[in-house]
Amino acid sequence: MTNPARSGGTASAPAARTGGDVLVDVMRAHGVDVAFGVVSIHNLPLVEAVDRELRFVPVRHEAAAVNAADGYARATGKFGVALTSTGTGAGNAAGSMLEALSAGSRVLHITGQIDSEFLGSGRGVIHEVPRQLQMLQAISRFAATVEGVDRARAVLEAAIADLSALPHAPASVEWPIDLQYLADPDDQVAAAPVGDTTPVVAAADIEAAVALLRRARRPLVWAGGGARGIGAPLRELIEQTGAGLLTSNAGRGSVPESHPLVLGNFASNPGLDALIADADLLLSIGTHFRSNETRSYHLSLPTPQIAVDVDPAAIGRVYSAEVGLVGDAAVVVPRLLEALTAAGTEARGPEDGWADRVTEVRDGVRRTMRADIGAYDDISAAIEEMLPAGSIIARDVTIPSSSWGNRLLPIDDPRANIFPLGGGIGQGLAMGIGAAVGRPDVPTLVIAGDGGLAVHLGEMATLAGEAPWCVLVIFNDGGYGVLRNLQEAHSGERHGVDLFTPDFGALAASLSLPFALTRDTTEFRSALRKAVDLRAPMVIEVDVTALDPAPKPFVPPVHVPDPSSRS
Ligand SMILES: Cc1ncc(C[n+]2csc(CCOP(=O)(O)OP(=O)(O)O)c2C)c(N)n1
Ligand SMILES: [Mg+2]
Repeated sequence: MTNPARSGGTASAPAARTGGDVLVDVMRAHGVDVAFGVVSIHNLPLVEAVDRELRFVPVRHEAAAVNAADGYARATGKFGVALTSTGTGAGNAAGSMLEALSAGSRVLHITGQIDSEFLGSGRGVIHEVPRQLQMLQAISRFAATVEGVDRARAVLEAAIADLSALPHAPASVEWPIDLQYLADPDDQVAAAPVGDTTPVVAAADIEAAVALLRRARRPLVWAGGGARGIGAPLRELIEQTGAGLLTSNAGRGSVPESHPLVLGNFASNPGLDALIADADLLLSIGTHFRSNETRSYHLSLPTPQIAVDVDPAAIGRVYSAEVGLVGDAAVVVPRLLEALTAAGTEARGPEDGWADRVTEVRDGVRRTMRADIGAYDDISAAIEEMLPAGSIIARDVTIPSSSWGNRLLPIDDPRANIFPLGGGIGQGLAMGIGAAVGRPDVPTLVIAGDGGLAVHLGEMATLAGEAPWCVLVIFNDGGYGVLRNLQEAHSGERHGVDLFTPDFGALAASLSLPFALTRDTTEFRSALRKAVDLRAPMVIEVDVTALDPAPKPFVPPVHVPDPSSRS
């Protein structure tokens, strides 16, 4: 996909091939057709070649470049590329790289570096920072410097091999600017071959797990982000064992949430306590059991437990497991199924009524949640009804996500589920833009609060300029609502939570973005209908203060120590 409209070369002299063309060749070889970034004197050859040959999306902040690459990766199943400048640019990328690191997302972050002759000299070359590589090591699993004109391809391929190894993780490469200009795509040393390092599960462990599964009469499965790639075998496993499926936020959609056995991202909801207490086995797959999903690790979970994870350190890290299956869940789960099937009719299977009870509890917790969220119930229903199947739902950290968006809005495909797992605000819009650029076949809906959106307001200009099929819904309550609720619940005071908020209609108009201000669900429905039909960006503001019925104040279960407990 060449981009003649943006080609910078003159008609007579085609631009000389540089390290940018090495990057383009590598991206093409992996089917990646876009990079996100901010241009700089220290990455010009990379940006120029990608823009000429593929697509370069000029976001307005390096953190957004990483978020967009991350959203692209999650929505497409490929890796995403972010290009940043040396020093401040690479530093700006750090917060979003930490999100990619927490979520295990395949981001290839390429940053410039000063001329190789001055590396490490501390002379104060423009953009020079001490210890850039150490910073990259802190925010990535793999970090390396391109150290010679003929080394670029090998370093990029090593980074890609590392970010693709299970569990997935982001990688960073720093590339001195002289070597970017001088790298010759036709004279690169071959990339070192990389063997598959994924652990292979032991047959004895499969047998031990199957013995436990066959004894279970009231089983539950907990699927985390590591279960995203299993597909149909996970659905078959829960159907065959009659297990209810709990998911973490990251594991949503590993079996479509419309399935009657999917309890979903409700494990810490008190409505599930009795069911969990009565269960007699838990099979966990690729999960961290994060604090915010387990009542800070105090949630009681069934025993015995079987834990599947590609990372041996994850087995028993939070909840002890009788059997640990170390391997790729996409291989382990089909093997479990096979062994269960081979065991045949001797297996007792689930107790009569267990699967029905799972479905009743599933419906019950959803009903209770709907009753607590006032007019959001209808907004959530409108989104569910009006978005075509498979639409991507990118959520910033805001009350509408934390309360209902992360649980009630149904996710039927893991690629549709985009949320910053590390909990950092301000990342949703750029993640949504990246997803929408990578998946033009479906609309992307971004759920953002007024506070989170303000972190990277500049990305509204990226949205307008790139014009992907992306609907930005801003839930405006004039501040950091969730912190306001926490303060009111704990002290009755307000500090640092009420914000001066832009006129979003005027802002959208200044960017020529279609806009609708909605105060009730009828207005919201007609705005969303228009937005989906547009196949282009649109901004919808929801005036949260006008919602009727008002939702119950959402107060997250944050542990605040009681001062009287001081010893
Ligand atoms: C990077 C980062 N800084 C600060 C926070 C703390 N924080 C969590 S939610 C939140 C408020 C977000 O406000 P808004 O987007 O308007 O959503 P609302 O809570 O009002 O629904 C803040 C400041 C955070 N999670 N991440
Ligand atoms: Mg707000």
